[in-house]
Amino acid sequence: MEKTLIVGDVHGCSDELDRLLEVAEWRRGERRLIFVGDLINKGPDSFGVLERAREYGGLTILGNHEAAFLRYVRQGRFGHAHFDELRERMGSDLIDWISHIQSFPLYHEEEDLIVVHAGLHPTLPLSKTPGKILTRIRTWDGEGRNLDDESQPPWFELYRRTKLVVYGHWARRGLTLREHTIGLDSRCVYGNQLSGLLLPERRLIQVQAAEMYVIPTDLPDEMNRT
Ligand SMILES: [Mn+2]
Repeated sequence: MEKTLIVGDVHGCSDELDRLLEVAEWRRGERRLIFVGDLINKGPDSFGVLERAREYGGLTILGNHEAAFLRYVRQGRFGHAHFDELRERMGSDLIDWISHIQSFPLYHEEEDLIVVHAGLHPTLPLSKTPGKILTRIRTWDGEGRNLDDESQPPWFELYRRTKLVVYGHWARRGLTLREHTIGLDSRCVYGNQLSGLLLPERRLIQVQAAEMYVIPTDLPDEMNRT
């Protein structure tokens, strides 16, 4: 496998992203950079994270928060404070940024690796799986009606293949290390850690958030949803 650094959900935490890349000793040209998505929203510097990911030539997988931002712009539903600020930062480059974000794939698959924002459908091939599932699934109820029902099994318990899947999205559950699936959302924006994974060595890199940018609440249904 090509030398790679995969970065978990950054959610606007640009300082932590800078430190993660330092700790990982990431250098452009030496190691590929992939983001699991959710670069934006909630945290202090969404625009800075988008700029860095683009400038560094990173591949970003589409997260539900990027999908929400595209809907927000397309539908002109302004009034979301965080998205309003991000749109203002893009200024006259808005169209260019939108087409850039629209180019984010729903998944990346190669011989021994899949990267996806949320997870996989238990039976459908990736190319046939609706974007809503790839960007939002946490649990599987047999039908895909409710993708986040704690009485149902996590999608990764139904995953039967051996190809490594790296994903994010499930902040409530936090870092989730299994043999064939690795969940990298370790709640940075809530004051926990930003995580990265070095492949093929499977070495985990974590940096502590400088602040609790969003106060975690006891409303888990609201916590990681747009
Ligand atoms: Mn997400």
